[in-house]
Amino acid sequence: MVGVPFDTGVSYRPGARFGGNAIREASRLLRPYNPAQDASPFALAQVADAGDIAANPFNINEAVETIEAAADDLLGTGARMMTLGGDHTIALPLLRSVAKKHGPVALLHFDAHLDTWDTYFGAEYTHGTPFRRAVEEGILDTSALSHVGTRGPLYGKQDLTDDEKLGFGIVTSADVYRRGADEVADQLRQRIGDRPLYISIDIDCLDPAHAPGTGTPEAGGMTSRELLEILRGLSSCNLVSADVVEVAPAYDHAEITAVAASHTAYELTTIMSRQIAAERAAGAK
Ligand SMILES: [Mn+2]
Repeated sequence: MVGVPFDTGVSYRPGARFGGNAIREASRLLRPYNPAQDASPFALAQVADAGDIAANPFNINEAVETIEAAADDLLGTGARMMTLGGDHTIALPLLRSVAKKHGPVALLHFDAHLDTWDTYFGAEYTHGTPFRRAVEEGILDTSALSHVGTRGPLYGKQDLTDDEKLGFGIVTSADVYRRGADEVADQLRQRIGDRPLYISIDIDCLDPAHAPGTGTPEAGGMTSRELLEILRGLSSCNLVSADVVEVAPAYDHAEITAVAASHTAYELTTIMSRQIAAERAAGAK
């Protein structure tokens, strides 16, 4: 686990730099056994909090480089990386680092938004653009890219056309509601196969009722139950790294968002711990 207290890439409400610590605080209520995945994640693998990556809050380009280098160091130890954001800008340097280790990775992107826009005010590195940059850089496996939970107004229909050209499939928030978590997880699992997988979770994929403490909330989102169930349905996937971003505690109430984020990170950690244990049992590194 590593925190990235960086939110200079936000377009609306700031404050996600404090998200990592809010998730840590809310995680105090998590218990060691996860019945939904029949696993004790902290017994199956050594799980450590590696602290925070100190990223320059005044210079986005430098911060992106710092985050990539710090991720290289962590992945170089042989660890899997579970990152607590920070705004969504950080996904780009994290993906760069993961791709150096695994090659282009499949991506499941849970978010209200596409985050494949080109630029904001001419800026290339923002929280609304990381996945376009990642496709351009060839660090994603474009045969297995999906957004989950998208909804809300766009700048134009072209946004969807551009996104499709980049290779993304879309499971909207309404699709999740209509088809249910199990069917959605089945479909995603088939698309991903055994590719190395990165899961990036913008907490605004959840409805503001379940995650008010975030930078760009949109009505009509998934419930935390739906998100957790979809993740549990992906437990057999080869999850090599993940992030949970955009928790902005200044807009939170009663830790609603931080609790949802901590449980989300717990499911992701459980998936990784089970795989680490399975690899160890199989005699793999
Ligand atoms: Mn996002």
